[in-house]
Amino acid sequence: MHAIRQRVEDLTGTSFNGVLLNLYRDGRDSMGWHSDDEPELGRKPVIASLSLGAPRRFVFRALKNHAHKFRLILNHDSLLIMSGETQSHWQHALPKTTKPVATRINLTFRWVYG
Ligand SMILES: O=C(O)CCC(=O)C(=O)O
Ligand SMILES: [Mn+2]
Repeated sequence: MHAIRQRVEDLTGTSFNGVLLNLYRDGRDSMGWHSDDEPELGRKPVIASLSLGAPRRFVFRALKNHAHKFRLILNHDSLLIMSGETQSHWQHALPKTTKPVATRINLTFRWVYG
């Protein structure tokens, strides 16, 4: 985990002191709409999200207009950076899929203020 964090810090030029690990066993596992806006992350958090394993669809929607969406596929070994105003203006989700998909692990690195 230390080696992965170091690599992510080198790529983003940002320091991280916390990580969440999400395991999606198959297409029935998902994550609902939310923003990473917990107070301990600060106002404009940099969140680096590393995907490992099965590709999955990831969706953003604007907080003020839920019809305003965009989607992307998070492939194996991809790194999604969410920064600036992303969490204050957008929500994100990882929907279920009925397609047969293998296991995916997601690591989201954050800076958590004590
Ligand atoms: O699994 C993902 O790509 C998203 C995870 C996520 O949004 C989170 O842990 O806050
Ligand atoms: Mn999130």
